[in-house]
Amino acid sequence: MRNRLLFAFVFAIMLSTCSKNEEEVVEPIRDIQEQAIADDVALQNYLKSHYYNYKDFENKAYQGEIVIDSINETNSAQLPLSSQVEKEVIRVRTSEGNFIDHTLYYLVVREGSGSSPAVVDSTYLSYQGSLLNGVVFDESTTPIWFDLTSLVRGFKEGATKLKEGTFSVNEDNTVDFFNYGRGVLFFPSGMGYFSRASGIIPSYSPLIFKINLYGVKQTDHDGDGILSIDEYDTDADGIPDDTDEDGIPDYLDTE
Ligand SMILES: [Ca+2]
Ligand SMILES: [Ca+2]
Ligand SMILES: [Ca+2]
Repeated sequence: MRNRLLFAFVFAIMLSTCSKNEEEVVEPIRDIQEQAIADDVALQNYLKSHYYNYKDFENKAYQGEIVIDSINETNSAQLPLSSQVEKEVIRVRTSEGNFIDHTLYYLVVREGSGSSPAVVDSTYLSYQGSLLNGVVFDESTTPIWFDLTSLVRGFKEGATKLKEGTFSVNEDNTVDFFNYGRGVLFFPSGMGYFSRASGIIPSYSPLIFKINLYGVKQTDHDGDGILSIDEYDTDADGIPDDTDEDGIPDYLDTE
């Protein structure tokens, strides 16, 4: 009996310690509007203080990497990214149904030559994702197929700014790509993971993605003969439409 009491007592202490620690660690979820503004300031500061190797790309045959570096006293003549990016304001719907403007910045290094993907299409691409402090959190140097619907909002919207390339198949069945789209996306955490930490990505991280877009395939996810883009988000609120409200969005709903 005494042992059981002791056990209960220890257990009670463990419980109270746990909940105390959780209280210390968990911060209330930040306001999405305020975070969008803070992230935009951080992104603008980054774009003003960094440049990419645009001189390399003046040579049309340049196949090397897009390299971003900070501007300092020794290279102060470099044009900052802020003078070379384009931007688009994207409305992000919150769980309360409000719309908060978020600014996506994108750098088109090479536009590409074929079709642009829609936000629902499949894309064959290589990429590198990093934080504003330069930490690379994910990359694939060899191209892989991605269904854009499975990716964060900033990535899927940004990918539509590029075009696919052309390709030829060699005798050994390897494939060479030409004139494919190359660019960099810069977007706020509200178009990324927002309050969720993901792997080595801390909560509230603006994200940077370098992309090489080799191929695009239009999708009809539910195979009903209507392209996914024509039934994905016809009211343009950024949320997949679900006309019959059964929890399955129209583009996946075979009914
Ligand atoms: Ca369909
Ligand atoms: Ca919608
Ligand atoms: Ca449905």
